[in-house]
Amino acid sequence: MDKDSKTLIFGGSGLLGSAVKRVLYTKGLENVLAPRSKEVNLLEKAEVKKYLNKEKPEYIFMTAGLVGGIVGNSTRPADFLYENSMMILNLLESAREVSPNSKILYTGSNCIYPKENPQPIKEGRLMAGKLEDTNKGYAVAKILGVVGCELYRKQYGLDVICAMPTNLYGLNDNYDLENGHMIAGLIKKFLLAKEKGKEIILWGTGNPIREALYSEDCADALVYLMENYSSDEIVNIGPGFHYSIKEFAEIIGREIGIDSKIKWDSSKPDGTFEKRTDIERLKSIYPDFKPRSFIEGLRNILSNEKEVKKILS
Ligand code: GFB
Repeated sequence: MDKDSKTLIFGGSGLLGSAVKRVLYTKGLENVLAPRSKEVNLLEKAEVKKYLNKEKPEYIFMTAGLVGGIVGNSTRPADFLYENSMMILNLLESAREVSPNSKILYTGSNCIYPKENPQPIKEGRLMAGKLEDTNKGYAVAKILGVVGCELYRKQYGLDVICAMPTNLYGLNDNYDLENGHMIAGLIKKFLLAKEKGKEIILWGTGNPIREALYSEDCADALVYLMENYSSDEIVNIGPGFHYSIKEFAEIIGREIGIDSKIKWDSSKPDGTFEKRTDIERLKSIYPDFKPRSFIEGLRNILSNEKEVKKILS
């Protein structure tokens, strides 16, 4: 990618898409398009086709989607299935019709893997077993996206690659307590306890194991793959470390400086017990990939006044 490469980000206002935008700007790219859904609604194929026909971008980062944490996913499974399926199909079909030379990077999720896995989870676990119920709609849509990319590559020769990020957090996250992801939820709950004396109620048992990848580290890997990788083999992106939810809570509480007692709401689901992504394939492509520690990422967020204000608003 050089500084004039026309690069399109779908989902550029979200957690990951906005991080991709920052990484591209840091690399000096000047021709980056990031239309909002008002401008191009990915659920409407005619709009996607018209936009791609007009712009014919060299690169497309497909980070758009209906996303949410465990409760958002489990209460709106049909919406997650429908929207995420239609978005990637509309993009692939439009691209092959009017912009077949665009290189496309599609982001899936480690939710595509079965509920039970040998850990860490290798890419070969795709479709190797039953899915976790709490995010079945989202997972099936993302699996459809991955298979779609493979088939459009095979039949139409589109240069589409697929990356599977693990649980993400970072600046510009969704801090909605009901629908957001775990790290964003925990940060907000501890900040609310410190600033407004609220009780800290976390979900499930606290025993599940998760990873936490800082959005810009994920974006850095995506940009690297866009520049250096072309294959129908999907690539996991993870930080290479993990904690239990209880341990994440301890770290966040310590950093924020509050040690109130945590209540665990067992009416909320634990979800998959353990999700650790194997990143050997990524490291073989990008040996210098160096994701930051959780403490470092957390400190970036907590020291950003604008972000903290947004979290507390
Ligand atoms: O990120 P998360 O919502 O989803 O994390 P998944 C869920 C885990 O954190 C469960 C516990 O074990 C929850 O019980 N948890 C504890 C909390 N307190 C909270 C809280 O306040 N908020 C949230 N959200 N969780 C995600 C998918 O699954 O995996 C995403 O939902 C995405 O769409 C991601 O694909 C990779 O980790 O279970």
